[in-house]
Amino acid sequence: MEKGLLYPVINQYRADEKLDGLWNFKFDPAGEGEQQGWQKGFDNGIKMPVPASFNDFFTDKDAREYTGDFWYSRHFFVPDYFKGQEIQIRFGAATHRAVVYVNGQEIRSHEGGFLPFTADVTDAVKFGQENVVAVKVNNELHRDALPAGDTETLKNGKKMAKPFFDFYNYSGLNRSVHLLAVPKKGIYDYSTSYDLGESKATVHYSVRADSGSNVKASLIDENGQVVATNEGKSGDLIVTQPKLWNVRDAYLYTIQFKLLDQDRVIDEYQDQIGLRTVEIKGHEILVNHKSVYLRGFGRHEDSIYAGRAFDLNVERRDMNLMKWIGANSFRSSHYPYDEQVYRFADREGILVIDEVPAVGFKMAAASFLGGLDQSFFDGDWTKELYKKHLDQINDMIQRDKNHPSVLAWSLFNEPDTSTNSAVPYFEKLFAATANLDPEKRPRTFTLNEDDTYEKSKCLKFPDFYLLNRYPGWYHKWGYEISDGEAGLRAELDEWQKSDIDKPIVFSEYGADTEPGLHKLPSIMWSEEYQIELLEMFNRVFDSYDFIRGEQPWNLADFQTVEGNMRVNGNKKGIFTRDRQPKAAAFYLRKRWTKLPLDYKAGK
Ligand code: CKX
Repeated sequence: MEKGLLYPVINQYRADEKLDGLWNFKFDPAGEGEQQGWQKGFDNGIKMPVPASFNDFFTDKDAREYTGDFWYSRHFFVPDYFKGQEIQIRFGAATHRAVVYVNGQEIRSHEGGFLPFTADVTDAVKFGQENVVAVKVNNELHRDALPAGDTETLKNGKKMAKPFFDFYNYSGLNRSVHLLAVPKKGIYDYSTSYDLGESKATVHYSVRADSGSNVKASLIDENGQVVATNEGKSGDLIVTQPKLWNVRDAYLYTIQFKLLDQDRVIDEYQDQIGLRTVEIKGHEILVNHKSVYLRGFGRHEDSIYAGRAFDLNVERRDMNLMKWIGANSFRSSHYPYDEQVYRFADREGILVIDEVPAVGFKMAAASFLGGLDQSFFDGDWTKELYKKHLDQINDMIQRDKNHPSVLAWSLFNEPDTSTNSAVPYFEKLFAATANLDPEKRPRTFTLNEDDTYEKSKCLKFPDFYLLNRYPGWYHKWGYEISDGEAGLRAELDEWQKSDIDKPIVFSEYGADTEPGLHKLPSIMWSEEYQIELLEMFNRVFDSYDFIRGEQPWNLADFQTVEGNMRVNGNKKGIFTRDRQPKAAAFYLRKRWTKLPLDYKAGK
């Protein structure tokens, strides 16, 4: 488990300074960085913004498509008054693997481009002086890594990423870098879970720390009033007349822990939490024991210029668009998003299905929709892949477990589940992740077209089902859409006849749509066709009680690999890439603002 996953805070015991801004940047196609001494830092690189993906800043294609090692470096000052503290550099995300050096000394490496990691640089830094950090990043894709893909070498010697997924392989230091000074043996983790009674709520908490004899825990309401206290590294905080965290009606309490060594406070950590429960019962998705019908989107962290970088401005706009359209949820397709996204969702009362970057685990995806017979789960890469997959689920749950917005964990997107060799992989993974979350939130994964009720061999594993279905687009398209609807109904009839008593959420469906293209009668790619396709799906959703959520693909258009099915990206957005509405947005707004939160409750 990563130890530095707690979100950085500033208080009497903890300092946090962002190392964002312009770094020096170099490509290293020949793998000669160390030989050239780049680990000791360099000032003569291309000036590169952090956080950002490097790709779209470049005007030449070799640079934009670059695959392999590349380096970042910058100076940073460590003040004298940090002496005695543990000094850390925390990377929000380095896509996909990184080696960190400080003052020429190798500190650590990390794999996984969508989760944070912390380098303990205490013994490498000079206090009261300038220091230099260098990071070697690598953005190659492999079958034994997440997300899955290949890296091929072209005849001209250039490497090329071949993703088994369609989103562009945006790379770099995509999230903020923090310089932290924290107590040497302080708090490194905390967990909460909840019980709700008639007029009281119990917060079960536990704190993990490297030292200290006791913990003082307090819960503070939005007016700054302390509403509950307790002592001990674990225990209960009991709130009378609690204000619950509800969907689109969030209330946040501050939880504060003081770590004591005898009577002396040696560390403090504070965070915002919401009092609520989540659970699946029969066909119901329950929040605070009340039925919730999900409506929202699959999304991407994707925007113009900075690629996959976290941008608070884009996030503000996306949240406003989701609220305007009447959404109450989204899936972090296909990777854990920046931590600030979940803090935003906590504040706005939006539910999140949090997804690990286990995408492309399908041989057919290796030749996009091409179809190969081998199973993805019996390759010579499977053992290594499993290890990394489990590691990343661990870190995702560890990082995000205290967010009230997180409703469920999605452990894969569209894996191959129709072969026998998928079964042991799923069995082992579901068993190994059963107790990672103290709240025991539901675990799920998305099933794509090939993995129907009849064909999938892994239906017993998820607590509820996410279905990605594309009749009307990838098959039975255009004038044939009526057959697409009939096929969808036939599949859902099979689910209905089964003894499976779990909800289904439609987590992907949609039509690529060129904004501004109008046609009467509709044709594919027109704004009219996108609405017709959504109407078709909604008719179907309204006919089956066990469908408890709808999340069309995608909130916004996003960048993909180039290909003969894509005109500058995936255009299934309900909004354009610059976050303006297509006609479908107004249609969905009408539907979603009318649907009650507990639509289909009790059915
Ligand atoms: N589902 C046939 C995964 C998403 C893609 C989406 C699409 C596919 C469809 C699978 O990441 O963007 O092609 O629109």
